[in-house]
Amino acid sequence: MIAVPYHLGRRDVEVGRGPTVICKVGQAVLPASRPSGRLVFVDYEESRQESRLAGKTAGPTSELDGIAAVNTQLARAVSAHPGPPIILAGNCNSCLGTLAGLSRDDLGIVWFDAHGDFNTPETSISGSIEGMSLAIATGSCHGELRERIGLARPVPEANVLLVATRNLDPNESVRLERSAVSLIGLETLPAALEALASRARAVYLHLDIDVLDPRAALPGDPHGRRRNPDRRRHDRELQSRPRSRGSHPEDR
Ligand SMILES: [Mn+2]
Repeated sequence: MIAVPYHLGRRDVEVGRGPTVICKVGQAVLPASRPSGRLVFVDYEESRQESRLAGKTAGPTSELDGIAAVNTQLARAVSAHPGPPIILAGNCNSCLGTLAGLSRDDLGIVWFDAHGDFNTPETSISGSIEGMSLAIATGSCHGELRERIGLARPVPEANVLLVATRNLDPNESVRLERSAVSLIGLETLPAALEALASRARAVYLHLDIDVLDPRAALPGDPHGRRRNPDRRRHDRELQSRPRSRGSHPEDR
């Protein structure tokens, strides 16, 4: 397993905190005697150190440089990994380093995500680059970044299944309709996988956990809150309590 605890080139911030937390919990839960396999942490400081030793500038200066450095190191870890690696990542743009490290021309992509990640700088409302991850991997934008990471050839759109996506920007949706990417639901997944098998010999499986039903999502998830009996009781109590606007953290 390879952990990539980065969000847009910054370690252990925002969604980039996930891999470190999950690994810590995993270590606490798994019996110490049980071999847990090889866990490699992509560590951006290492690549900065390498740059310094090579006499280059001391590290990335922009978000794009950070993403390139993290993913270049991830690509190295993937290509050195014995057998198919599992990547535990904090950001969807880890697909770039993973695909580069796999270095195969016969790949398909099965991408489970609440979002399409198929925006380009022209269609994106937020402008966030993680929402462009699949578009970069399939060659629609940021080609220079893709090449810096070592993904010389984009994955053909026709080899991509985008599954259970429910949140698309309007122009991203138009772009998807015009593309060769298959936007599908779970009910058509088996048939789509069979069709994909005729075009691809291996699959990169991408699972953004925000694809899970928001009613079952963890507290703090921007798309939903945990709904359990305790939570509902807590909500009812809050509603029945007299309070002033903004007095409770949940009013924010
Ligand atoms: Mn997502």
